[in-house]
Amino acid sequence: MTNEKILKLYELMVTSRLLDEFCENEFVKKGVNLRHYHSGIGQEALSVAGAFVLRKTDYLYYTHRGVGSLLAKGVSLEAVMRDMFFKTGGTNDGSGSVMHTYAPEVGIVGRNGVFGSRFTIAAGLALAAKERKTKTVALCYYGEAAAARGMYYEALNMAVLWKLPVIYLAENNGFSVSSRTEEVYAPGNMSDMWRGFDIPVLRFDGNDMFAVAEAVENAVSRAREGKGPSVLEGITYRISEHIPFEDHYAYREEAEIEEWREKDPIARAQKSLIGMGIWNMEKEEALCTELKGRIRELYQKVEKAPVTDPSEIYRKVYYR
Ligand SMILES: Cc1ncc(C[n+]2csc(CCOP(=O)(O)OP(=O)(O)O)c2C)c(N)n1
Repeated sequence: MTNEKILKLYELMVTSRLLDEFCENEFVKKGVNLRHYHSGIGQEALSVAGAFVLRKTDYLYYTHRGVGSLLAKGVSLEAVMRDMFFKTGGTNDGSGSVMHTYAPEVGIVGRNGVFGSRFTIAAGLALAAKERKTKTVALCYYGEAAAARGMYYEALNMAVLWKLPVIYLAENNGFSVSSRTEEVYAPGNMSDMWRGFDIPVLRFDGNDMFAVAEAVENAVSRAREGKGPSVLEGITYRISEHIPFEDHYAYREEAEIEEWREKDPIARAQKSLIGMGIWNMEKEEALCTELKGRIRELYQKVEKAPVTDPSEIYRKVYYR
């Protein structure tokens, strides 16, 4: 990756973090319920770097957690914020938050809230790409919990059989709401569930943006060459609650969260960039000031936009 690209990737990670911090400080901490909000704090290396290495025409099936992959794929910050706050003028006209961002011009064909349904949809997108001979790939992010659903097996079976250009990328953040990952998979971890399939299955440090980019780039090249699917599992950690106002100390200790704060993907990336001589703290401060100002300004604009009339939602969703 060129230095220019590395810096862009870093900027997107910081943007995603600052938008999450804005939501937490302006809403969650003030007791305001931000509907459908799932903080992606601590997972930015995975959510951003994976989507970042794709081409605009590649398909992206994103997760409910964090907005990094949407930004990395080319959805504007303003559109993301309009969706996030259920306002008109974004990608779905206020009809479903960032849970349902729809931007086919950058390969985002929507998302639904039924866990596990993504695996077969992504396989379908990859099948379409293969049939059309476009060399397009489908990157399917998922929270590791969804992989316990049966649709994963159906999708992977067809993807392997037909050598579909699909990459299944798990954001393993340790939890499915309050259940620990190792408690819900028979082999004790998720990747070992797929060892029986004759495909690359790779676990890696999901808080290292370079490791994420490399793993996804390799899987994407393989898919473009017609060699079929890959399963990737990036290990990260969910710093915030599953959703706001949940008591996350009921199932974990503060010390564990603190341990993972030490492995913060943005702090690690920043250190690497400084070590490479392409970044410094003055630039960091300028970037954060600029982005915080932009988020605040955009929010003031977005806040004034109308919300969608509920009676219009059905028509908008089904007859767009
Ligand atoms: C079929 C189905 N069952 C349950 C849910 C409710 N649900 C929403 S998020 C979630 C846990 C998700 O865990 P994971 O996939 O690991 O993603 P994370 O939230 O940790 O990022 C569940 C069970 C759902 N959306 N769909």
